[in-house]
This record gives sequence, C-alpha cells and structure tokens, in this order.
Amino acid sequence: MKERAERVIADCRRIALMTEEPGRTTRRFLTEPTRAVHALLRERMEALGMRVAVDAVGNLRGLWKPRGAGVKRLLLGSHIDTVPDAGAFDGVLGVMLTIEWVGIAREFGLPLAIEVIAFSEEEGMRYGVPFLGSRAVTGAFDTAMLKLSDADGVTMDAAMRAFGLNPAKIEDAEIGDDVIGFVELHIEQGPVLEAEGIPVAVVEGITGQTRLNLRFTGQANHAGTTPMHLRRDALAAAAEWVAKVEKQIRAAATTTDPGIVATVGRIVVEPNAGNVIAGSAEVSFEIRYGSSAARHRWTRKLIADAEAIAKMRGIGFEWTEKLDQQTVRMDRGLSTMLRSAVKACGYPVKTMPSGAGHDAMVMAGRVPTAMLFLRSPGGISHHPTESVLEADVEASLNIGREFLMRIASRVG
Ligand code: HGY
Ligand code: MN
Ligand code: MN
Repeated sequence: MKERAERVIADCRRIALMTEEPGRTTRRFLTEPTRAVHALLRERMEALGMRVAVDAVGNLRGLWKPRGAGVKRLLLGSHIDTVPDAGAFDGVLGVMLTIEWVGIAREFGLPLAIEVIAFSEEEGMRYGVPFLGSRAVTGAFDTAMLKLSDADGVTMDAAMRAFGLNPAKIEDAEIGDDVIGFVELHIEQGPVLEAEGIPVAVVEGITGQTRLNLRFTGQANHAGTTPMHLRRDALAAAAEWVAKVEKQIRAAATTTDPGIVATVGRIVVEPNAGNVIAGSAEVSFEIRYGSSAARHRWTRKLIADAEAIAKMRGIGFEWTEKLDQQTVRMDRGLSTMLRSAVKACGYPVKTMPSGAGHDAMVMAGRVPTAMLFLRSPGGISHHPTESVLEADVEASLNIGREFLMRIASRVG
C-alpha cells in the first residue's frame, strides 16, 4: 500500500501544478487546466480497465465493471476544482484515493461495479453557486444557472460549450437507481484529528450553510475635496457591517449558538482607487450552523443590520441568496461499515461532524452517502500549505480494502 500512497500524493502534487495562475494553485470550473487534470485521471483509470466518459457539466466519470459484478454500482469520488491559491489535496485527494480503491478491488477480484466521479465544480468560485457537478449527478441542476456570468462575462452555457460540452445533455448526467451508495474521502480541513492524534474519522453529518451576496451602493467622489459629512461611502458602510457581523457571531459562538461561524471572505469595491470614495462594495457572506432555524434567524438579523446601516448613511443596499443548504446526516449503514473497516485495520474509530461543505451533502439527497476524513496537519486548508501524511493515506487505502470487501459481500 505504501507504493499506492506515494503515487496518490505525487499525483495530487502534480495536479496542483495544473493551474490558471502560475505560481499558485487556482482551478475554477471548466477552466483550461481542467483538461490536463482529465488527461491524467483518464490515464490512471484506463490503466485499470475503467471506461471513462465526461458528462455535460464536465464531471469525469470512470466505471469499473468486473466480470461477475451485479447490476448495482458503488459511487466514489470528490471534486477537482479549487479555491484561489489552494492546497494540493482538497477534493483531488479523494479522487486519487478512490481510483486506488478500484485498483485494490481489482487486485482482490471483488465482484463490485464501482464508478469514480471527479466532480467538475464544488467550490462555487466561478459562478458563485457551489456543487454544480453533484447537482447534475443527482438531477438537481437548475438550468436557469446556465445564464449566470463569471467575472469575465462568460456565461455558464458558453463555458460548457467552450469546454466541448453540450448543456442540452445535462439531464443525461443523472444517476439511475442502480447505485448502492456514494462514499467521499476528503481531508478534514480542520484541527480536530491532529489535536487527538488520530489518522482518520468517519463523518456523522455535514453542517448546513447559507451564502449571500450583498451590495452597498453609495456615491464615488473625490477623496480630497469631499467633506466627511457629505460622503456616501459604500466601503465604509460595508466595513461597519462586517465588523458588526464578526462581533455578534463571535459572541454567539461561545454563548447562545456554540460553534456557529460566519465569514465575509470577499469584498469587491468600485472604483477601488485610493483617492476615490467607494461608489459600491459587493460583499460575500456565509454562515454555517447545524440548526437551520438559528442560521436563518441570524441571517435575517444581519440583513436587517445592513439595511439599518445603509439607511443611516443614505446608501443603497440589496442582497441575493446564493445557497441555503441544510445540515445533512450521513447514512448509518455505510458509516457503520466504514467504522468496522477502520477498526479491522487497527485504527482508533472516531466519528465527527464536518464544518466544511462537500459534494457528499448533495449526494446524500439522492443515495446513501458516507464520508471518511483524513487528518489535516496543522489543521490548515484552502491554503498552499495544506498537506496530508503518507501514513494516513496508506491507512485510508487499507481501510478501503476492508470496506470494499464488506460492501461487495453485501451486494452479492
Ligand atoms: O467551503 C467549503 O466548505 C468547501 O471547502 N467547499
Ligand atoms: Mn474546499
Ligand atoms: Mn473540498
């Protein structure tokens, strides 16, 4: 398994160099570097005798159907798009690991059909809406999204066609009822496993999240000649609101709503010049918390705060919801099988929630779904220093062997 683990890590590092931005890893939905990733995945899959196809939203899908396999198939996989200046393992590790799981199933002659999916888009960076690949696979892709434009004015429809895809075929990406379940392997992206000195964990559920876009509209003007009391400064309004968000949610996280998190990660100011009062400020917002009621209550409260700040400053304000995903529990049966495989390999059996979103939360709406986390050294992710330990990769391959044997015996 050591050799397999080394290959997985080497491939992840190689794929990290397939980027839109030389010197750092950025690979948004269907951008050019995706073609190179597809070529490498196709090479790895076809070497195992898998049949490879790319569906209408750019998911690359490899099917391994050995002689003697029944009609049911197990889905495995994760995403290959990234955030800007990403690490090498978020998403891609899950794809490379599960291709190795196919190699293991093949070596042990397991009569189990397996489809590995490299989802084309999970982060939502290019069109502001996440999980495009898994939405199509689960039949939940809203074709109205095809009209969305990216920062360069390229619509999703045009991006698909430029990649050689046919948006009219999106429905064909949907899975049938021959799927026994979906399993995603992913780095934890947090500090828990490292703090407890544990290599892997079975995920019990994925925390719900709500994402908004907000826009404050003031009046651009000269920074030197406009008196302070005559300004309608969009950036100052946005900054006042961001500080209010952080203050209130930081307090709630240790009192009324333990563990709640809210983030403003992006602000786009126009005209974005040091000597011009900001005319507009577009702000991202996301809030994550297990209770949808509490999450929605906070969202309403923080929108009201923004409206009050805008009114007091004579600023325009509007907002749109980009995502409202409720908390999703993982499948008990598959998770029990994963725990049994972890135990059989002699690793501590840990179960934990996921604060990060994953394609698994979309897949769980359609098929029994489970997740296995690998430790994140330093607890860091969405950052170029994101990493994984070779021993933990090897552990997840050993666990894969035990898990696949268990599920193959169940499928029969
Ligand atoms: O944002 C997330 O939770 C995930 O990394 N897409
Ligand atoms: Mn991510
Ligand atoms: Mn991810």
